[in-house]
Amino acid sequence: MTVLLWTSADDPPDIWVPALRAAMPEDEVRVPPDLGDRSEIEYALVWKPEPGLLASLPNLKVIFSIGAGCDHILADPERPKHLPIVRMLDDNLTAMMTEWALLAVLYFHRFMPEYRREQAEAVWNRRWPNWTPETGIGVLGLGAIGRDIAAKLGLLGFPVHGWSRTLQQVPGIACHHGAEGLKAMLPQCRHLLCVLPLTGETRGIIDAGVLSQLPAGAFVINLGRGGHVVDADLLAALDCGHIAGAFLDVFNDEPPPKGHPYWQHPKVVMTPHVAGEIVPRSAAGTVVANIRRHQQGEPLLGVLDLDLGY
Ligand code: OXD
Repeated sequence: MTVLLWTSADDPPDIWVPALRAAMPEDEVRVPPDLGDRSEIEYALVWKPEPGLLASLPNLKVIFSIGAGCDHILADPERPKHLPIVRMLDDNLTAMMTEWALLAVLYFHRFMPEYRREQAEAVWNRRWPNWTPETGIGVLGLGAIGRDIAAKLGLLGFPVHGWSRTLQQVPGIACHHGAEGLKAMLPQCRHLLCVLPLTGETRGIIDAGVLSQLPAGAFVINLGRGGHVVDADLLAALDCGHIAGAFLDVFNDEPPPKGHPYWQHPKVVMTPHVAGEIVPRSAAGTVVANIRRHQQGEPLLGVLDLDLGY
């Protein structure tokens, strides 16, 4: 019998646990605090695990992330460092992230902030449209999610640029890489989207320097991690008018403290880290299939490269 630990600071156990039990009916799914004999637990599926919990499982073999990002696992200083960590590779997650990215781009592109404001004042004011073929979009991060977003924005007719740490070739997308590539890309982007993993290299990447290289009136859209943005720099760029709006799903503190300027900022749209949900109806099967691969001695899919951080 296989024993899987499931724990999440943010996800509903009443949806997850039945889905996992249905996907591995011969096995056992345990949820804290009912861990039973900890030495029986070989696999763990986690989101923001309590620090020290993973280290307390002596026979743990693999840590699966309930998320494309694994920073919430790496944040546990006691995490057993020899164990593989597996990112969530789930088509449904990718599709949801892309929906949210398109929503954010189109919201600004089609003047929704202005029309919402004017509706509240009963003002009928038709604006001349932005020209899609001349509205460049930059996607920071060209993993599975970034590529999907870029491809679908391309289908809508936007000229799409993608940026990654090392050179990537993605058909239909102008690909840039490294510091020089970023410099070349930014002036061409009316919308800058971030779907990077959070690593030592990408933390704070959206800072005053990057924002100042975007054209005046550009928009910032973040569905990566809050740590990619230097909040004070973004707020300053919004307040001086250089950046026209920000659509943010992720924050340095989640939730941001009550008095945080983002909450009331007229140019900021916030959502509570919901761009991509990992829904058990698709993800439970993905995880169990990966457990079976491991048990049969096949390589796990989606193992985190600890040196790169993604
Ligand atoms: C993720 C997330 O990492 O939703 O998948 O933030």
